[in-house]
Amino acid sequence: MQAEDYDEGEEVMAFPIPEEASGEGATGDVLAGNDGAYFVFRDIDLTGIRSFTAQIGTMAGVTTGGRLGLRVGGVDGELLGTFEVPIPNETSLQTYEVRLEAASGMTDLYFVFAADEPGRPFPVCFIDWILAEQ
Ligand SMILES: [Ca+2]
Repeated sequence: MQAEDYDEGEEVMAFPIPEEASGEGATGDVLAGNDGAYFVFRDIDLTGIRSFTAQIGTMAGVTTGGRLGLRVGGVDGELLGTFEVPIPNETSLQTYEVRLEAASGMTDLYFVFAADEPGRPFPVCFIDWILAEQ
């Protein structure tokens, strides 16, 4: 799924992939969010899904690093897993993986941005795409 094709979101912003970060497999736009921002994919069937892989970008001097949490049904819903995104010392796009424990059923899947130092007016990271794997 392309992150920028989310069903609903708050305080997220789509923009073209920065030239210096355009590695292999970069597709379409990326989505950026500050602390507390989120986006949702509705009616995702988690049955049989063992992991999510996401292509996540960081930009030195811009993104703050932090966490991108996968939550079920709401911004405060059960936490399925967390993409831990480092404080960048370079601009890059990399894949990150989260493994799931016994997830199943249809759900609205929330991706929630959390900064390690809340309150800074910079995005935690940007996200290109997400892949569900069995
Ligand atoms: Ca994309």
